[in-house]
Amino acid sequence: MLVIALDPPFGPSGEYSGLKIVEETSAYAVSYKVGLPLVLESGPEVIRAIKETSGKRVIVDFKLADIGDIMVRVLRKLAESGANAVIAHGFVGVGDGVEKLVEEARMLGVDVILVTAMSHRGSRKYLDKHFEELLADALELGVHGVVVPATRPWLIERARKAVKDELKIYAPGVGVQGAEPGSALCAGADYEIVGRYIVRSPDPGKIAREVYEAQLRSVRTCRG
Ligand code: BMP
Repeated sequence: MLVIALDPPFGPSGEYSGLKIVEETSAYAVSYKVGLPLVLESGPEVIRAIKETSGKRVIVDFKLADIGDIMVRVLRKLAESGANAVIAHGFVGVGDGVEKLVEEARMLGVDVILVTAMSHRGSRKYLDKHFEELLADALELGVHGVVVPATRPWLIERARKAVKDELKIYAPGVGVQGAEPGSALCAGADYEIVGRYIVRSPDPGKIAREVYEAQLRSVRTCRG
């Protein structure tokens, strides 16, 4: 249920290492998400280090948004580095675009997760207007999952109705961006992505456990 976004700095003043956070939180996380900030700081070797330290899956979130052939080249390097899943923008579209990434990822055994809406306010201006079409593309491509923001739970409800049990829904925006732990799960998400609320806290292990327990309580209440 809990995906921890390992975006530096770690600890209140950047005094922790990412791997210390992984050691302290791995009991509560189903997977870790790494993005450009950590990979640029620590190199792509960090992907395998997180996998080995935690025993969990690593989602690489570069929000790929290029022509298909270029995304494929990035994907191959990430697969070599141990990525279990990559996140790409659905808005790139099908036609020498995202379908090339999906085909190659299938051959490499890497999951693809497509962004269909984002958690910040600016998502309304362009992205949200194509939300249903982006979900339809994701379904047609048969990807592993979609990103739908926890900050707008009604989009998660719409997404769940549209994708039924065919795709996993990943919901960022819990904690610092305002959504409560468990709220996106109750709206229909499979996973909540939580970053700063855990990784910048003075005690990431304790906060991860609190988030995990809050998720369990919410799910028990709303799903019975
Ligand atoms: P935080 O919990 O610190 O707000 O981090 C959220 C994480 O989710 C970040 O890694 C960010 O890149 C990601 N994310 C997001 O916040 N909104 C989106 O719409 C899509 C994301 O991937």
